[in-house]
Amino acid sequence: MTGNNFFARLFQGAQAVLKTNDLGRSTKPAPRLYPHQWNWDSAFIAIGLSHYDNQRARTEIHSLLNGQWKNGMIPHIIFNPAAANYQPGPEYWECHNSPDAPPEVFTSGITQPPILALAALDVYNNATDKQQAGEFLKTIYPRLYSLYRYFIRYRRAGTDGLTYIIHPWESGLDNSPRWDKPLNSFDLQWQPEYKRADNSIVDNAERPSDAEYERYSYLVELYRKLNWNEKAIRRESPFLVQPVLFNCLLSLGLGALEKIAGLVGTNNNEITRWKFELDLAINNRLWDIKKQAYGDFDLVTGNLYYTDTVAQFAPLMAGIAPADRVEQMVRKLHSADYWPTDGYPLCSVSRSDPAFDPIKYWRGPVWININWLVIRGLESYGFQSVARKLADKTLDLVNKNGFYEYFNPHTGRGHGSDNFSWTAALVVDLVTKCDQIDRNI
Ligand code: 9WN
Repeated sequence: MTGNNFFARLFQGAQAVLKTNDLGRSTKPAPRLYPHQWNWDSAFIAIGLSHYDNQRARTEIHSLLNGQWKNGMIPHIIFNPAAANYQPGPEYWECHNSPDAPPEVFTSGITQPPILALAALDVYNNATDKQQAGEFLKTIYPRLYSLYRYFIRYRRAGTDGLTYIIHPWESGLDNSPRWDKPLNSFDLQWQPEYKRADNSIVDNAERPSDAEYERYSYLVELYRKLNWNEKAIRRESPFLVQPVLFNCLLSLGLGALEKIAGLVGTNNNEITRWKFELDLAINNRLWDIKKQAYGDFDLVTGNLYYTDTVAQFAPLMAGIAPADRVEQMVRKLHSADYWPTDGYPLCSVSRSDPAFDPIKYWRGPVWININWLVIRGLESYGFQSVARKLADKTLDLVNKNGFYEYFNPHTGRGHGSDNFSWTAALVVDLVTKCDQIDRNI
């Protein structure tokens, strides 16, 4: 990165964060709070790395695939044996009781938004040595394919293309108000077998509540008793939700997988069909006619729940919504509910929603990965100037406040962990693209 000093400084700062969190073959999301490898974090991280160390970006993806289960699932955490002080740790998950778990690595038993193909395609597109990058795609293609087939085989409820999640941690937006209803639809008196460590590292006011953690741990202990068997979980789980964001990220992943199949010379008709069925179901089944917005379907109660949070813009991120709905979403995200006039976009929960809290985890603060996904979506629909405005605001936010995990949309102050990897990685991506655009003007 040369030229623009502002961009160059941010780029270097971001590189330093990624170096601090580098574990050799993988990158931890944050120095102390998250000492292992996380699924969608590593995908975002690979995208950032691919701009200045394409080989290291490929290693990031290889190390994530190393934790893949026999059924194709990539777990949400691959544990780093050298790290302690993260709860729940590997002994709690007992994944080796599943015949699908890899024998040599400790992992969690649930997954996260499947954006890995998107990352692999970006790594290829950002590589200067296309032959080497093409070889990389060829090598990983079978495992990427089995990751997406996993969702089709095991996570469809049977009636249409939508897939369900079995835990709020799978959504990536752990304590979003989106899960309040589904998570509280069952009675529970529960004491987890472990003591939380997160709220001794980060202020309790910025993390999920104990009541939420009790339910998170209840679900893990239930699935553990079922030896992580997909069919049994489907039958017994009190939490089965088809979220709009998760399904749209799956759609983005399938779109990227389709392109990768083309690049490696493999027939991709099946992937095209999976994506077609999924997109259709998102637009038909997750559209709330009364609210005129997208919601999440709860398979347990049979309800479509609309919640006024940033995840409702997911079909815009994925480029799959019809034009009239897109215009409506752009207007909404540009309103003071999501884009405070004197503050920073995008609030993760609408400021008009009673659940809005500017510093509490996924209940109001700005998250850089969400902004980044919205920026890409806006660009894909030709909203270049709103996209650029959002990118500039995002970079300004990080520049003034540091590479935090999330930010208060009113003051810009950083919360959660400092030196957060995906914030850094996506800043690298944003400054590189903004710089390219500026040079071409
Ligand atoms: C549980 C690592 C992860 C992110 C998630 C984010 C948070 C974990 C936690 O951190 O979740 O998976 O301990 O709170 O919600 O999106 O992948 O950065």
